[in-house]
Amino acid sequence: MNLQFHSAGGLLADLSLLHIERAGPVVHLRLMRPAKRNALNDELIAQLHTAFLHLPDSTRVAVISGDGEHFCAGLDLSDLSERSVAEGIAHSRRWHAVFDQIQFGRVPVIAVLHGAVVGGGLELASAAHLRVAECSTFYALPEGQRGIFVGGGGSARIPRLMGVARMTDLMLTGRVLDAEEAQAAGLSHYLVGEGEGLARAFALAEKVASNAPLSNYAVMQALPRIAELPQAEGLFVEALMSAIAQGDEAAKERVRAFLDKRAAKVSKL
Ligand code: 1HE
Repeated sequence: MNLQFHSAGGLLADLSLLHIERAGPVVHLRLMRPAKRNALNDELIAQLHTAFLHLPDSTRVAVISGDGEHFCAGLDLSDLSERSVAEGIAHSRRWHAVFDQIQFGRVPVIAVLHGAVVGGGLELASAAHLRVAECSTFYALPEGQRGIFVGGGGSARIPRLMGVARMTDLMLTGRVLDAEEAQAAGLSHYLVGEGEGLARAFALAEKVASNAPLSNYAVMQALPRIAELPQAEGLFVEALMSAIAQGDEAAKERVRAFLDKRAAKVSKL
């Protein structure tokens, strides 16, 4: 892999709680609050929003990771203290806007997980399209212990990954899943050795970036919506999306390349 990263520059370089680098079509965003275990305070949430709204035009894939010993310890609990009900709703809706921007933005996002992926950290990870977990990763939803509830989209996204029953267990009992248990439960796509997460994510990013952009767009935007539709409606939307993708010049060229034996075959390796 030959990705040469350099600072993203411009507006993205001014975000003090994120370290953002780019290499060709790949942008790497690193959460930079290691002393607070990358806990998400209002400022970091706002900076994530700015970053995902202003990814360079050339970006085809984003990778997100956390600096230090942990991916993310969730909500910064020191921000929580004296919020009114109305402020609490507004706060949760801000997180929804940011994590929706990640899930339904312009490019697929790969999260690299290690150490704690807890509370809002798991909500952030679950907004990504792919999750690569290092073997140190552990997952928990300690909201019950803190007297609160998920507010960053967790109740919508996490059951879609692991099921309502497993999420109920995490929330009621404070159960902590290790990396292997979570992989079996569907929280991560790839389980790798310690320190290997970024390399795997960049290798995956290169594959994702080499797809036709409209195919990736359909996977990000159409697939999750179709999955929520009754089957008959879903199949109709699928037919439309499929025809739109096929009609694109990129699809025609890629199919021609395969038929001319210029494109790679599907291979087990
Ligand atoms: C924090 C936070 C935080 C660490 N908010 N300050 N999230 C939680 O309930 C998880 C709380 N955190 C932990 O259980 C542990 O910190 C960890 C397991 C993540 C890491 O443990 P460790 O031993 O490596 O670090 P530490 O010594 O506990 O923490 C280092 C510092 O980070 C310390 O501050 P310091 O000033 O004493 O050095 C901690 O107080 C601080 N810190 N985590 C604030 N979360 C939209 S709704 C979402 C709802 C939720 O996310 S609820 C879950 C919240």
